[in-house]
Amino acid sequence: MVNMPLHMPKILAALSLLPMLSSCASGAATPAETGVQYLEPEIIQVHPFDERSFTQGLEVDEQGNLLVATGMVGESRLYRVTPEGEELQSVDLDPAFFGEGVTVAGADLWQLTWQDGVAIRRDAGSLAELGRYPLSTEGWGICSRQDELLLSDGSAALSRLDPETFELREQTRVTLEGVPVEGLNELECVGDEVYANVFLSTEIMRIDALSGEVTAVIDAANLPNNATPDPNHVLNGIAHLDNGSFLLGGKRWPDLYEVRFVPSA
Ligand SMILES: [Ca+2]
Repeated sequence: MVNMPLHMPKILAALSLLPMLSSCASGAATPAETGVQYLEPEIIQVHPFDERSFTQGLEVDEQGNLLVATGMVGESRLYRVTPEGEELQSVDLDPAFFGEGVTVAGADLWQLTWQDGVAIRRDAGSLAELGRYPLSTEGWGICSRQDELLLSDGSAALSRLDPETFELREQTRVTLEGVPVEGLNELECVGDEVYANVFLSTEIMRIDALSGEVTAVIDAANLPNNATPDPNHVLNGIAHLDNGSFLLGGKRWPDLYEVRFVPSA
């Protein structure tokens, strides 16, 4: 397994976050002044999860089952599984590709590859491949909202794409108190907000989907990471449920946490 060399660019991207994070900690503006909320997950329930999954994309379908997209060259796949852990469907990605995020948009499902320059369109029901579309950035996370797809590439940008043609319309920069937030990874669209976990951190940003401004910082450091020790086995995966709660997981995590977000203690 060659995890570390493959992930060096992502690690370097995350290291660039450190000055920003430290400046935030000593910044002049307080949460009360900026309106940014500081939240943490409160665990409602713990579900079993396949600890072999190098989770890169997580979403809940209309039936309440999970869609999980996994990474690593030669072992990337997409599968559907019940909340109890019964696997219903699975399709392997082309073995040359490193799989990333996934989202359903109407009858389509979009699956990203990391650095392969390709997004895959699938039938959201059968998961059968319908076509491949060029991807001009790296592919990290993706989510669907209204008439657009939002895509992250590890930077502070969210690309806004046409959900029919996959063409790039524009990019929105995500900022926290005016400072770009690099390392945006797995995404989840919920109404006019988008949630993004930040690569190699335990933080999730709640972002105004139109302006790109962060409206809440959620620190998920209180979730037990029970994956085998490895720097790559970080929090990655956020999906919302119809009841307003969220599912959070990670790469090779054996647990999936159903949570609600509450003010930090
Ligand atoms: Ca998601």
